[in-house]
Amino acid sequence: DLWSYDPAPESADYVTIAGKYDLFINGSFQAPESGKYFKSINPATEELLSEVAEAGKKDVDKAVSSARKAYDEIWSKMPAKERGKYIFRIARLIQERAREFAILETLDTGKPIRESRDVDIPQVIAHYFYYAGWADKLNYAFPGLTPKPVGVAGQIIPWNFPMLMAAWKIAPALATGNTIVIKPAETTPLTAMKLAELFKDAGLPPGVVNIVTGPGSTGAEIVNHPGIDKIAFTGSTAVGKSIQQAVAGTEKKYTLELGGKAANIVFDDAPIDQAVEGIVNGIFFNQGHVCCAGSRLLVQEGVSDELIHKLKLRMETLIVGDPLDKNTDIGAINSKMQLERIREYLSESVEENQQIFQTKCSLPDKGYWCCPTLVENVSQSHRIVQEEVFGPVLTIQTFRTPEEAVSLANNTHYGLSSGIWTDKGSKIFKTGKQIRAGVIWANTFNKFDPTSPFGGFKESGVGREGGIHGLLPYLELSS
Ligand code: TXE
Repeated sequence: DLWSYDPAPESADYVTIAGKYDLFINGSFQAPESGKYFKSINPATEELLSEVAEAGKKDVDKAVSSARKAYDEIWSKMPAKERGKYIFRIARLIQERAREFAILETLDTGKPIRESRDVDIPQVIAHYFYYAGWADKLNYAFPGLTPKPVGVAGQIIPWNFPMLMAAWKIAPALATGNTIVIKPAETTPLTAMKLAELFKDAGLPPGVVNIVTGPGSTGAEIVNHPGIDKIAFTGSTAVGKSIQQAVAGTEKKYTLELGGKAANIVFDDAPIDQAVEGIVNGIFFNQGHVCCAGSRLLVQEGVSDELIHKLKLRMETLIVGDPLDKNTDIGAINSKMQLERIREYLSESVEENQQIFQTKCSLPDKGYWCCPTLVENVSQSHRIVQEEVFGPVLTIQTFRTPEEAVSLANNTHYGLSSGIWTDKGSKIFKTGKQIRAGVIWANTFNKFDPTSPFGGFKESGVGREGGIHGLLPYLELSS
């Protein structure tokens, strides 16, 4: 099996966490001009994991120049087949070090090891393999046209799936002949820095991928840099909008992968037990730090009592705690700031007399935690129904007719994903057609594959990543 690797990391001994990480520019680690470093901590213990360089304008300048030079002199001239080989090599090296990456990702994000081991890292590997395969087939993807790389890509990624988001951005950009300046999120820089070491091991030519760490202001330096040809951003809608404004009137192309507020719709003919599993996976996977999380449960009145009863029982079984424990279902909230955001939404729900059900999970003394939460007695206008909470918090609303379900599902500024649970295929297709969202799952949720395009309608974003469509943002097509 191409994607398989030795599973079950037994202990954290494999991880060698460097005391300090410099910036990865032009194939080597370089100290930031300012000499400033910031701390990366383990959100489950609040212990220091590493100190990481804070890149400023001059560092971003250096990274962009090195990406430009690598583009002009090496990468854009290299035969596509050779480019593909590098990406295959990267995929294989990650595969060899999968245990180490899984543990590191769990330490830095707080996500359960079961998820980083069985979902994140295998998906990362699958993405590099998938796009490696495209490198020498671009002419087949766009018959009759000449695909040309855009140039230097500036990529800014979030903290919920750090290594996977890096793969979504790096793999297609490299396959299409672009060079890269990428910035991981400030709370989760570690797998990106380990990846830098791996790029060196893979012999990737210097400057093809440059990794600059830092806060939002480092991201803004990338966005505003005149040497960047394309921005790929995944993060909050607010920053996405600011990027749109910043690039308006420039030559830069951009893609945005922003927030979501997905409706998970359960019809009364749905297989209820299966739906309960899908709902749990939809909102509690990765602590709910998922842009396509099924954060709004819409349930048809006839089955709502049974479903909510079963859902609460299932929630009580979820284990919240040590992310390195293989039995853990819900790990730590990624940062103190994110925990505060979630708590703010819940306090408002209390003030508005919404009904909150939260399981009684016993939590470690340190770290950032939130027990699985349901919020009932909400209406469409409540903030918790309209805005992305990005935590393990599910709202519940009921509906009578399919038309009402579709209207509730679409009544949001977002349009990233949705789930439909029913026994009837015709209902899946009819409802699916009416929902304004980029991904619609039927009788399942949170299923990902490198061959499938992913992206949003409305304020959920611009463009698609994944599949053949994920090549397009990194190409100009000549006829
Ligand atoms: O996001 P930010 P935050 C949503 C989620 C969450 C909220 C806030 O609802 O509660 O956003 O999270 C970089 N120019 N999502 O504050 O700030 C930043 O350094 C350029 C959904 O963490 O958008 C990081 O690398 N870059 C989302 C990245 O943007 C800037 C995943 C994301 O951080 C910047 C994450 C600027 N001005 C949060 N300011 C998803 N779609 O999955 C910040 N950054």
